[in-house]
Amino acid sequence: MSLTLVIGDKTYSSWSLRAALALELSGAPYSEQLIALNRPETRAQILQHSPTGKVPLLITDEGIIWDSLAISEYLAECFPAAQLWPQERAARALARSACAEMHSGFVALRSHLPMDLKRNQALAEIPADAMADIQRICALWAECRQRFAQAGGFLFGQPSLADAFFAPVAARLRSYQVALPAEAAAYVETIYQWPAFQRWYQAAQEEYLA
Ligand SMILES: N[C@@H](CCC(=O)N[C@@H](CS)C(=O)NCC(=O)O)C(=O)O
Repeated sequence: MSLTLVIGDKTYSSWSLRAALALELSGAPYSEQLIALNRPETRAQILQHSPTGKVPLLITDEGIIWDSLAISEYLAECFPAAQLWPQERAARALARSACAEMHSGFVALRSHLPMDLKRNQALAEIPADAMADIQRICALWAECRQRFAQAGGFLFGQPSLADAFFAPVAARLRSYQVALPAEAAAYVETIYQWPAFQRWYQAAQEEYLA
């Protein structure tokens, strides 16, 4: 199966990072096509591939798949042996709930603390609505970690789509130097030690340096 992931800038495109991590979890070989965001030509370039004008987009032999959640579900179906979702049904339901909550929520966090993997600076003040998002995320992470800590350091023990979805949040919390409870800080560190995340992070550091 031939797979091409169309993504935005690695420094800024949090939705693209999710899809790339889902692909890394699948273990499938894929190629990458990067379209720089926020340029006059960006929209026309994305529209050549996707009717939504948004990235990420996965080009497959069976057609195109847009939206990071749809891409993740497609990969989970195509590569069941890779266990992108937790195997136990109750854990899988919790993981799906967490991904759905991320996918449709946390608007204040996303708008006030946009992903910027080159940043290492706190905001002067975190707005109250963004702080409420952060508190909810820490509570969700704590619930997952309490239930699945014995199986490993990721939200459900071993890396899963839930980690792909929350890795950009972990990156925001670190790059904006947000003070966190110990459990959440440990999870952020787990993401930063994840080789799949490290590869993307390193590429982001090198982006547009030339
Ligand atoms: N819900 C979509 C959101 C995709 C999205 O908003 N992508 C942004 C980049 S991270 C984008 O393509 N923006 C278009 C632009 O900046 O022109 C998904 O999960 O894939």
